[in-house]
Amino acid sequence: MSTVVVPPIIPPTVPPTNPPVEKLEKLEDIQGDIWSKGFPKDNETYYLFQIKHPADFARCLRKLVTDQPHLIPNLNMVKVNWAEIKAEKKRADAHKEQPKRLPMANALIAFTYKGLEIIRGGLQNPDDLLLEDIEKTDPAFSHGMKSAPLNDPTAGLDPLFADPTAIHGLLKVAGSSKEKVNERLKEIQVALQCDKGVINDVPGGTEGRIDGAVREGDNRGKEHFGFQDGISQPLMNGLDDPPPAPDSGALATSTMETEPKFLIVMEGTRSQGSNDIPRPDWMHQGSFLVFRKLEQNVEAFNDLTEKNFKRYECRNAEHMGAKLMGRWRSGAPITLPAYHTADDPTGDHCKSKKMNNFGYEKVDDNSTARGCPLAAHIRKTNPRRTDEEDTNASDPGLKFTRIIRGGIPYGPDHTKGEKPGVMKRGLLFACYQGSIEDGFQHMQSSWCNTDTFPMGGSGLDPIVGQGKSPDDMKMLITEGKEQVQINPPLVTFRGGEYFFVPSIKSLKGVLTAAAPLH
Ligand code: N7H
Repeated sequence: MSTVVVPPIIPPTVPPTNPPVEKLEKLEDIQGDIWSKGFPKDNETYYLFQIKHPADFARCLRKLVTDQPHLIPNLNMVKVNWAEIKAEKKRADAHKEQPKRLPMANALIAFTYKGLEIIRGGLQNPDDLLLEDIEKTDPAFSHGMKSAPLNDPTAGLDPLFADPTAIHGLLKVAGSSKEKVNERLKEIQVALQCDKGVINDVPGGTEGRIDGAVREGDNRGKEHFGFQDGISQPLMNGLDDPPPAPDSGALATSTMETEPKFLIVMEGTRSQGSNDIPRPDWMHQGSFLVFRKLEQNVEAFNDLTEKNFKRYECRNAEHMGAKLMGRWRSGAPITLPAYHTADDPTGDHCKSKKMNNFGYEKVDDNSTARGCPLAAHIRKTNPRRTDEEDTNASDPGLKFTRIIRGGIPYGPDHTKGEKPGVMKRGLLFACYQGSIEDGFQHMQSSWCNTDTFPMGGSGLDPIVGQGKSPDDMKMLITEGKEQVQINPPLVTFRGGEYFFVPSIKSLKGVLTAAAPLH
């Protein structure tokens, strides 16, 4: 009798599915820069202002957002800008031409806590702002950046940040040229009666402004150390295209799809440590903006990598730089097996969103010549996954610490042989999040500035970490070797502040319901 061999039943492989991500709604209420794409920009200015006459300011602002909505656009309007740029690229491709730069400008308005206190003074019903609640729900915002546990230096700051109580509001104006930015800023200043003293520039000798510009030619999209920036951003359902499939050979994938509530204040959202008090309704569809002027020392970066790469078993200075960052200059992540041993790959695919669809191997990925150090800038700021072996696998921030970055370089390009320390350059860093404690502050303070994250001895983030003393500024780059000492620092804080970006609805409503004229 023959026996029938029943083949074992192999369950079909079901691709892992992420839980459904909530859809972002009311785009018409959200200010237009709060998006992975942000405002289209070649130039940008950060204009810091003081409110001198709160009731007049409220009236002017209400008129501006009601009668000239394009001056402070919402997300739907900025989506149209991006669609126009895409159409122009398509047209130019078809004609084998360079796409034209379409003239455009956009602006966002945001306030410090001090600014909200001043605004309250001009309202018909000041209690509507519920500022005392915000002190409890968002203490980092209400106390300001200067009080935050960030190890920020207090000397050498840009004079605009000398007195944080002097900063009430910010206009972030971006556009296709410096002229377009200047024009749009002027238009808004006139509407807010800057010329009649309703608002004033924050003192500091630069008309309240800090200007940035995208670098030109082959450096477009790169920051001053020469790395492609703007590859990894959280994506929101209802706003962004779904992420592309991962490249073959990718490790555990991390699609970066993010619950909107981590980036935007929504009904029912709470920040950690808020004692479960809800935010006032008027804050819904708003977001917190962190601004930091960060000076980069390109000379120090080049010196560090050129003088030390051999000692740390890197193939060349480029390779050591890639280990500090976690990506090659082209943007290719060094953790992907294809890029462990090859030198910096080039090509447009390096800039593509596919280059963001990856996770990290186990903690031993920190090892020797291959892999990505645990303290590399992009791994510290987004660990993507942690293993049970990580001492900090239970850090709740792994779930909610997400930021949308929207920075721009400032200052001239570095030239070889220039006199060290004379020309100043860096990044005007800006990021949006649904809570400062849970977003930027957790990232900077508990991750970048902490040797024990994700494991004891990982070291500090070599790009933006700040220790209590200069000796703390070191990271493990190669297993079995001492940590690399980073001195002088590669990046130095020159000032910054925490802001809140209200919804368009609140700009037309609660925030501008001015007391009647006498
Ligand atoms: Fe960083 N850089 O150009 O060297 N950053 N950053 N950053 N950063 C990133 O992945 C840089 C700063 C983040 O999801 C890249 O898009 C510089 C601060 C986060 O994988 C490069 C400065 C904070 C990510 C740089 C600076 C962050 C990220 C790779 C200051 C928050 C995404 C490009 C002068 C505390 C990580 C990319 C991810 C990426 C640079 C500042 C956070 C090249 C020069 C202050 C979350």
